[in-house]
Amino acid sequence: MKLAKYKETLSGPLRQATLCFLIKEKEILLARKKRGFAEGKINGVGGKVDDGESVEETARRETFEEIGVKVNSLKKVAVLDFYFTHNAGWNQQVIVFEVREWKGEPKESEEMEPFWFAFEDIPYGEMWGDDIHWLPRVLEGKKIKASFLFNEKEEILDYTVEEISE
Ligand code: 8OG
Repeated sequence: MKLAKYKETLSGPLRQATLCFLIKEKEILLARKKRGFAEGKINGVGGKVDDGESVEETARRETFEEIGVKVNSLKKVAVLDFYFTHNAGWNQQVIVFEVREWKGEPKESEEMEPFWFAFEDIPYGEMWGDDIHWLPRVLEGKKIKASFLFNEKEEILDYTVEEISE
């Protein structure tokens, strides 16, 4: 199945979620998800946008809930559309932010166990399969717009990745 064909089967906007990466010099903060959707995977921090919330508010709330850090400034670095052939209920748009200024030390919560990684040691094999296609470019300072279509084994069936100037 191709993305264009799959999108023809959908109606209405995608539900939104956020993802934040704390960055200090050439290190990135990633966390192991301890429960729920994508349990065991390593990722940035974030979650679904609640009714009435802006994506920036969600990013701040989720970062505080998951690793106890207060975000000072957010920079939007990517917009990712995810589609799942076997479960349209998982479809969502993820707004990705880079965070370079924050208050507090990242700490473990019930949901997340955070670790710092050098950019060259990012464990892509333990992350979502799409991340290798866009995160390296984000870490080079590019802004990215991408779409991914997954099958029931979480394999990528089709994808597009482009740099944007916005
Ligand atoms: O609240 P919930 O558990 O649905 O949040 C899921 C988090 O995972 C949210 O921060 C968005 C993020 N996320 C996806 N898909 C992908 C993906 O393919 N790659 C990465 N890096 N993050 C993802 O929902």
